[in-house]
Order: sequence, then C-alpha cells, then structure tokens
Amino acid sequence: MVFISYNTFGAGNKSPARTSQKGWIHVLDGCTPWPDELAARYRASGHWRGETFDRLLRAWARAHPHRTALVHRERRLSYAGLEAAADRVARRLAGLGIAAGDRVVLQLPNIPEFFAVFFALQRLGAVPVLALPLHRRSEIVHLCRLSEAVAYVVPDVHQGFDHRELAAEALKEAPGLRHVLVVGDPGPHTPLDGPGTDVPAGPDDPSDVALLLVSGGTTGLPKLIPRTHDDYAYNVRASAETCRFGPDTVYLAALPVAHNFALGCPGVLGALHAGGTAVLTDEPDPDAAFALMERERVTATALVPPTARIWAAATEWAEADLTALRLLQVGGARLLPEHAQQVRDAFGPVLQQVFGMAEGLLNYTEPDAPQDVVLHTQGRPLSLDDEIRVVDEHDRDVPPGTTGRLLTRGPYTLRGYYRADEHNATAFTADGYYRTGDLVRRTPTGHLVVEGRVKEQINRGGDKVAAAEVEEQLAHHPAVLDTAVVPVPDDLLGERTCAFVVPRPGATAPGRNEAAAFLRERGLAPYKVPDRIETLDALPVTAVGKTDKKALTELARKLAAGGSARKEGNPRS
Ligand code: OOB
Repeated sequence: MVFISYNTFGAGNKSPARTSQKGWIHVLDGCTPWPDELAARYRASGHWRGETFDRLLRAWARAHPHRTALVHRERRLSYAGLEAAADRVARRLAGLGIAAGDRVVLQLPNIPEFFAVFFALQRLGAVPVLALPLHRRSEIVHLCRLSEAVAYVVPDVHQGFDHRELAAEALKEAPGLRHVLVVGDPGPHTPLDGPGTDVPAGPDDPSDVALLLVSGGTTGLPKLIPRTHDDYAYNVRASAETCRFGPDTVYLAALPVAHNFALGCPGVLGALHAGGTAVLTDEPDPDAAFALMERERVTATALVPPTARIWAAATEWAEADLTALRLLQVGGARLLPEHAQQVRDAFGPVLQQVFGMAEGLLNYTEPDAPQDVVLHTQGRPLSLDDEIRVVDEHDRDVPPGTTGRLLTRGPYTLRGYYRADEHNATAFTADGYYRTGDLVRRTPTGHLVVEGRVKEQINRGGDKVAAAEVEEQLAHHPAVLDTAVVPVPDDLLGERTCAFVVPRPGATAPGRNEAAAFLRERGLAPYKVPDRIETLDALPVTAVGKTDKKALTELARKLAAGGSARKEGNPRS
C-alpha cells in the first residue's frame, strides 16, 4: 500500500495520474492534493487514519453482521447483507469492464441500491460521481463529459420521470459513456442485477479520491469536488462523534443521500460508521415522515429550513410519537432565529444548526450548546485543524466580530475542483484557502453567523442555483437579448429566483410559462427554472459597465412586494 500518494502541487496545478506497477490509477488526473506538510499534520493528529471506504464497510460487516444497516419501506438490510449486495454489484460492474480509476455517474434516489453501488465502486477502486435525483439532461451530460464517466446508474422511473430516456440522450451526447445500468425495468439498457465476474483486488490507497461530489456552483455548470478516503472518512467520523451517533442511532435520510449533508454529515455513512441504522425515504412530507419516524423510532435526521418549518407546523396536529428523536439537524440555507425558535418550540431541545458545504468545511452547534447559540448561530467548525479567515475584498482580515468573506482550509476541505484549473485560480488563495463566497461573522465563542453571500448563487431552500447557469441557458432563447438572474426573498424558501430579460429588438420576451417550458426542454433541473420573469428594455450597469446585480436584486425585491418593472427601475424607460 502506498500511504502517501500525493506529490506536492500548488493550488490550481494539475497532478498527473499516477499508475502503480499493477496498473491502478492512484491520483485522479485533475485533482489538487494537499501539500505534504499539511497532509503529514493531519495524519499525525489522527484525523487521517489511512482508512478506505471499502475496508470500512468490511470492518463494519465483520463487527456486527446481523445488525440492521439500512431500512427502506418494508426492506431491511443487515450489515452483512449490505456487504453482500455491494459484492454482487462489484462483480456485475467488473464483468462489464469497469475498473479502478473509472468514473461512474450515480443518480439514484434514497434506496438501498445507492449504497450497494457506492460500496461496489469503492471495492473496485472506481469513483462515484454523485448526481442529484433532480438533475436533468443539462447537468447529467455535463457531469458525464467532465468526469469522462464510463457508466451511468439510474432508476427506471422515479417520481414520474423516466431516467432511461435521459440515459439514452446521455449515451448520445457523452462519448465516453459505455454503459447505462438500471435499477428496476432496464428498458433498452443493462439491468444492474445480473451475472458478473471475479473482482480483481482494487487499489487500497487512502489518499486516492473516493468520490466526486457536485457543487452548488456559482459559475456556469456545476463543478466536481474530489473527496479522498482520508478526508471524507474523517468528515464522517468526526461528524458522527460531534453529533453523538452510536449503535442505537436510527438516522432518517429524508434529504437526497447524494447530497453531502445526508450522506456524510454525519448522514447515512455516519450512522453506519457508528454501527447504527439508516432509514431511507424520499417522502419528506410530515405525514409520511412522522409515521416512519414513529415506526422506526428515529433518533436523528437532517432537514433544510423550509422542511423544518413545515414539520414544526405539522406537530400541532400530527399525532405520531416522535419521542425517540434526539437530534434534528437543520442546514443548507439560513435558518432565521424566529424560525429556529419555532422548530425548537415544536421539537424541544433537539435542534442543531449546520452550516456546511460539499467543498468541505462543516460547522455544527454542539448538542449541549446554550439555547442562544443554537438559535442565533450556524455552529462552530468541526475540526481543530479547520483554519478560518474572515476577510475584506482585498483578503485582509477584518476586525473580530465584523462581517466579512469566509476563507477556509483544513483536513477535509478541497484544494481544487476537479479539472477546473481556470476556476481554481480564483476560487482559492495562493496559500490554498477556499473562497467559500459566504459572508460571515464570528462570535467570541468561535461560532459563525452566516450573514449573506458574495457569490452569485440563489439558495432556494437549500437547493443551490447558480445565476450564471440559468442566464447561460436563457440566453439561448431566440427572443432573449440579455438576461440576469437574482434572488427574491421568500417567506418559505428563503429565496426564489427572478430572471430579468431584455428582448431582442422587435421580439417579445418569453413569459414565465414559456421560459419554463424552454428551460425544461433544454434539460435544466426543474428547481433551477426561474420563479419569476420580468422584462426590461436594458439591464442597469455599474460604473465600470458590469450588470448591476445589486440594483436588480433591489428591483426584484420591490417587484415581489408589488411594484412594476417599467416604473421602478428600468434605466431607459
Ligand atoms: C450544504 O452544501 P452545499 O454544497 O449544497 O451548499 C453550500 C452553501 C454554503 O456555502 C452556504 O452558502 C449555504 O450553502 N449554506 C448555509 C447553511 N448551510 C449551507 N447558509 C446559511 N446557513 C446555513 N446553515 O448546503 C451542506 C453541506 C453539508 C451539511 C449541511 C449543508
């Protein structure tokens, strides 16, 4: 086993794929490793323990084979059963020629097969690219091409959407894609179930990339976030410890498990790491979720703020017994103090705020934190080795307690997006800090309060929408000359999207329905379709001639409150 497989490369540099004598790819081409001295520090402090996810699953299955690992509807899978399922899928994939270093786009909802495939890929040393269930052609084709995926794993039909049709388009548009594997009725594709071949011993290097997470993004299409075994195993283990997960933990995954929060913060992997049970569902409405929580005696779950508020309201009339619940994590978007209070009033002192990101850094309010901290802050960094800087626009530290831009680096925060040299040059400082794009303030106790953001991203109740991506897509509409997408405040989701559109001379700008149909047709995920469309004769510009997003955000706010675009803000009317 090669313990230290990374060479030292600066942020933004490409590291070459390294091939061992046996032909395994050790470091994915296009990933930026941690510098040697930091890697050594993270190992010395016991954060990085040289674990791989394949060895972890085997160790769990050996330690308690008969305990329940996963529950889905009426199905219960023991740890031994999960390991056997992963082995079966690994044999299947090996039979198709999927091998160490290959990337596989995994787009499955919250079903046990997600984890069977995830761990099968770990077995093979192949790398899952975790697409969200709501991603559509635009995102999927991009993810397949960017990762040069050889396979794409989908359900047959999920929530009325036929993934086999999307897969057929992906096969046409992503040249490297060789296999589509379907859970359920395969249609023209390959069933995930089926015969396979022996699995060759895979690579066993903890500093290899274990998975690629998809970023919420701020520019154009989503980016890929390489997470190594060392860093993600630490992410999971430290989160499980902080959240006091143990063998009696019953974690309900109601958010998509392809998202970092429900996967590893501590999520399903945290529950498994602790020897507990994970219950999978994608029905987060309170009727279904509460019934499941009562049935399974769920002790912990994670929600985005809008769902947390809906659940809090539902406790007024719901009769389910939720007394087993000890931890209710809320994160992904800002939870206002008054909403935090509502959640706390409804569920008792089980609320935990989580401020995290797929890129790494996680902040949790501690389970025994004073109520004031839980209501008013978004938590404290998970690791003693998380380095935090709060800076102004020139990267100068702001005085303590002042709001500024959050920069971070640490043992589980990426050093570069996958194959994104140009973006990496600005997304990181020269000394490797990730520019989160979030505006925060640090309290004297070291807790962070998220005050806003500098990045152009709309946070639609936890679903991240990159303004640039929607703008790019809308610009393809034949009647659209120019466009700018901004957030509008929304009581439930926190924010919704508003697209300002300037029509081409003589053309009529598309209305909301037409724009929505157009964007869906182009394969954009449905949650990225603008909630509002407003027409302008021209976009306002700043002194240097850039689109004035500040003015547009203000205008969108006024319009949402009942004004008119032409009266209030169109500079040329
Ligand atoms: C989580 O991850 P992502 O990658 O979908 O989104 C990260 C961004 C952050 O940069 C921040 O802008 C926002 O989402 N965010 C919050 C927040 N938690 C995330 N903004 C305000 N308050 C919070 N509590 O969203 C994520 C990943 C792991 C755990 C939890 C959330």
